[in-house]
Amino acid sequence: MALDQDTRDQLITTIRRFVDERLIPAEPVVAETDAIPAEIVDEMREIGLFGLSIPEEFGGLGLTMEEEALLVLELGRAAPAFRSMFATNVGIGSQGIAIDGTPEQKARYLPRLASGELIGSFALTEPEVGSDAGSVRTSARREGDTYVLNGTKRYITNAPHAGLFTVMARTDPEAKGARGVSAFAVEAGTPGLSLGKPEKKMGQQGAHVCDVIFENCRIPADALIGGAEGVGFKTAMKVLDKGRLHIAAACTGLAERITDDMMAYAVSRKQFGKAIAEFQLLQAMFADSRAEAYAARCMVLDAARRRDAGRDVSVEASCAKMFASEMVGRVADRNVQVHGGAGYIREYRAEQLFRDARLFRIYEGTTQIQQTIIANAMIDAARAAL
Ligand code: COS
Repeated sequence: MALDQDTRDQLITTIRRFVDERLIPAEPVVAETDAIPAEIVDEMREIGLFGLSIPEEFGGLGLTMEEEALLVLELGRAAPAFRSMFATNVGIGSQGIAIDGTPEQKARYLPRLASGELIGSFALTEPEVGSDAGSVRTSARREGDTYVLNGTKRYITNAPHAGLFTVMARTDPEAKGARGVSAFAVEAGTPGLSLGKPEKKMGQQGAHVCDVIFENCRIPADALIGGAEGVGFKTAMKVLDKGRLHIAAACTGLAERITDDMMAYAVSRKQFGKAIAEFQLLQAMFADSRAEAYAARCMVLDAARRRDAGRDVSVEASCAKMFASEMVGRVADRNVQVHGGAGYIREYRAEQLFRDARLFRIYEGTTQIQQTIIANAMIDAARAAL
């Protein structure tokens, strides 16, 4: 159920204040220590950020996609590592269960995911399986009333903190491609599940990724999400459709923030006896950044409303993710340029946000995968119209 206008506005105001007063000022310490201060994580829990998308009956805020997008547009203004802390619970780490889980799975996990007591992670990518997600090699062999998992998952966001993994594994070794894949809810601490060392990354310090390794990891048969084998890839794709919209909103929020930083610098920095904002070559960069971020905002909200109306938004989600992630990369690059030498110096945020933004074009499907999804749908539609 959609929130009434007042509640929605209040929530946006609360989050805007939280971002401006708590998150943005903490960016340097997060970048330096590679950790989000525990008190900020507690405040995120109190505001309900871990449960934005989880239905109210399970303790979440049960937001519509449009409402979620409006809040993520605000949250996206802070360095992306903050959003990463709760975003797997809002998106890829909870939605497999929220969308396709059995009533028992929902009751068991969603309340703790919504409160932030449990961190959820999404384990799809493997050392040999990235964009070709239908080819997962991690196996899940049925033995009596258990499954035995073997394989390695790679670059799993929030894995070092996770209490629960949504794991895509092959239950049917005969079935080639996506049809042999099933999804499982696997609890951290299960014997046979271990973690690799957290990776050192280009940016987004404070957000952590590592390998998740399964060696004869035995899980109960009722960990099979939805209780059905062979539909795990479809579950993953449905989760990613929503996740890509969320990422597009985050990119747009960040682009708006970076544009504000760019303008604040450009009106205060003087060269040739006047503010650099007065130079037309820079003005083109301001205007392009504003217009592109506005276009992304319109795309995100339109796609979100279509999803709320029950439409299939796979193509729109890919369009929004592709456009917004490429767009924030351009905006972050211009911001470095407008800052000149200062743009390359750690003390200013321009270089950090430039590095942080780079990931958006890669995870939850690269730009090239979004292009493939969009183009394939266009070809299918054109053939059907013949
Ligand atoms: N929603 C529901 N079902 C979907 C779907 C979606 N968005 N997309 C595909 N499916 C279904 C298809 O309908 C098909 O079903 P049938 O077998 O019943 O016909 C099945 O899933 C397989 O689809 P398809 O043949 O398109 O799969 P491909 O192996 O060609 O893969 C891509 C398609 C490349 C788009 C997919 O593998 C992908 O998104 N890769 C990127 C993965 C990714 O984002 N990784 C990031 C890691 S997660 S942070």
